[in-house]
Amino acid sequence: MAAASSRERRLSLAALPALPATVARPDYAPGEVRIGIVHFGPGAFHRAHQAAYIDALLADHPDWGICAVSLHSAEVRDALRPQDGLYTLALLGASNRLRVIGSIREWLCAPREPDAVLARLADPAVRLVTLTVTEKGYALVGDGLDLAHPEIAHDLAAPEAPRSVVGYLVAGLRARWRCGIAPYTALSCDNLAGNGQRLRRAVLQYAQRIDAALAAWIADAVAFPCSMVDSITPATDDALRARVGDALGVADAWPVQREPYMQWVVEDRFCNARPPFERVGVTLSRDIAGYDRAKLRLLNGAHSTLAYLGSLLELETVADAMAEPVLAAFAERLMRESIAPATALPEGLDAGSYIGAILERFRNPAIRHRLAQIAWDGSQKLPVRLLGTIADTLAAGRPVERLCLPVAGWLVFARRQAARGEPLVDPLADALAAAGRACNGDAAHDVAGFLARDPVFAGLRDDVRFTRALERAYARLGDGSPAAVGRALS
Ligand code: CS2
Repeated sequence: MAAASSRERRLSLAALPALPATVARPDYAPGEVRIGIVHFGPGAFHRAHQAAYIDALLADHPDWGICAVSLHSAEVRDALRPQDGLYTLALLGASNRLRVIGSIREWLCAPREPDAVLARLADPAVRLVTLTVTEKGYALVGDGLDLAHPEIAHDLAAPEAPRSVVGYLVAGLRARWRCGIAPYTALSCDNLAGNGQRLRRAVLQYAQRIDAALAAWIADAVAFPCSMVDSITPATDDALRARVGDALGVADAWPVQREPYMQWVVEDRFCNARPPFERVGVTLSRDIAGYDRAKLRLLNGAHSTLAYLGSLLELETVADAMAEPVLAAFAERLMRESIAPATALPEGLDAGSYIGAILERFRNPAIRHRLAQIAWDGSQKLPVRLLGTIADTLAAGRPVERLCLPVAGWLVFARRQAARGEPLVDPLADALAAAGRACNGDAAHDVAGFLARDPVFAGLRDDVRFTRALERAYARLGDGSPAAVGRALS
């Protein structure tokens, strides 16, 4: 009972002084921090990664506080406002550490308080807008913006009352342009190759349809740096809430967890002031393309491989998948022998040690990273994670058999979910489920059904070297049972 009642007290500014000495807390006065960054998409990743970097510089640079904006649900805002915006970050590794983060000083939910969001975007003190809205949040199709996307179509018809992140970015820039306020830098921190360029293209395409002069100003005056982000961040679960509540002696409604490792490489191209990132371990570089390619193709490519093939093997977490010898060996061969040779790495990055470190991180027993979480949004993730490597391998005239196995694993996974009547979390879930239901077990028939319904394969669909290899990989996975998948992997 005593534990339960102490849990009812919440983490807050007032609770900070009484926290146990083992819990790190802000080394600045949160009340004195001013907002300099607006961030869209304050999910677990942002709160565990970027907000932690910013937290480390606020003592010396208190004008870089974050205003976090959720584009859909009010859940995080409602959980953290009563905690004065504070939450706990758990670093899980050989030893576990807890740290209270205070860098997010304002929480907004865009659909509920759009005016407050627009006011922040127009505020001259805001010089940087950052994004982690996931791959699908950009509403991209092929190389550009999906103008038929319901939110984009809505925003084009009512640009003063946007719903999409692109709509908000442009509405904020338009307000600044009209009042002669310097623009903010728009920094994408999502797992997309060339994320800044893609965001820029989408923003310009959208702005062009609203006002050509505004689009010309954005093209000229606004910087969209690329960035590469890396830190394994499993979703929050009740076990974490309980562990944090016990350690703090007060309840935290929404702590986050990650591995101790984190990396952020940012292209050094800003059109307004930027935080002194280099002081807190962010790498600033003129050319980050090699970094994002290496990370997306090796780490994320292997992650998605473990997610689909591991789910078919009825495994639950990445660490479980790495404990399955045939699957772990396959992921390692895939990285070393198929992905690395097709991927130009940045100077100074040694493929062998980079891959070794990734495998070690995947094995971290303190992290329960659910394969089901990584399996989400395959249609958005596979093009950047695996299909680009396949295209480059084909262009070099090399075989793609091994690279096609995880792609086939995704299709068999979609087929299995459809057969079980279990939903897929994916913007193309309906098309994938229809293709899954139409499967009859014949590889050529089933693969053709997926390829026809899924725009994801557009660039590869007509290459018979790819389609045949995918059919063979699909056939090897047989009925998708653990026994069949085990055989395909060995
Ligand atoms: C994962 C990533 O969920 C996923 O798809 O592959 O979130 C991965 O953990 C991060 O990119 C690691 O930096």
